[in-house]
Amino acid sequence: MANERSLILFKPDAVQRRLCGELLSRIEKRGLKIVGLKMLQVTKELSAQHYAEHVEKPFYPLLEEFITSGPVVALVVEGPEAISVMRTMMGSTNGRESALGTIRGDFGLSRQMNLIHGSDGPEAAAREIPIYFKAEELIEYETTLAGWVCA
Ligand code: YYY
Ligand code: MG
Repeated sequence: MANERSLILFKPDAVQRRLCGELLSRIEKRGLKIVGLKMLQVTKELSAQHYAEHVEKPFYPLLEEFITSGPVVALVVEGPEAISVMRTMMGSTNGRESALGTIRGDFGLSRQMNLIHGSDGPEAAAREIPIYFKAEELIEYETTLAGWVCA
């Protein structure tokens, strides 16, 4: 069971819809540990860096417009298999196809405005985390809860 870190964004729609507390609460209650947290405005340059794999795709101009349209909340979460645990909690890309109980399935119907980003694998996490966080912004600490929720 790999202890992993994942880069999570609460996208501009989550901030505008005042859903950040709800999303953070779900992550905390699941047992994942927050090791980095900040609010920032994504620039066009940052968007292109983050979504490098999508820059040439037809939907990218609208994705860029959306992700730069207002502030986001960026987090690094840590825990056993945190990357796939978060992907499952998020639901599939298109809110209309996401299962009930998932973040995208419970709060939206859009494929573009789907509230949350999560790294899709270990290589993506290793690439994305330093885009948003300096090493010194990630906090190492122990929680006594870990033994109760992660065993
Ligand atoms: O990882 P995930 O966010 O679930 O989807 P990706 O395929 O990586 O696409 C990134 C982002 O782009 C997605 O969250 C919404 C948007 N998007 C879109 O607007 N239209 C598409 N056809 C595919 C993706
Ligand atoms: Mg993706």
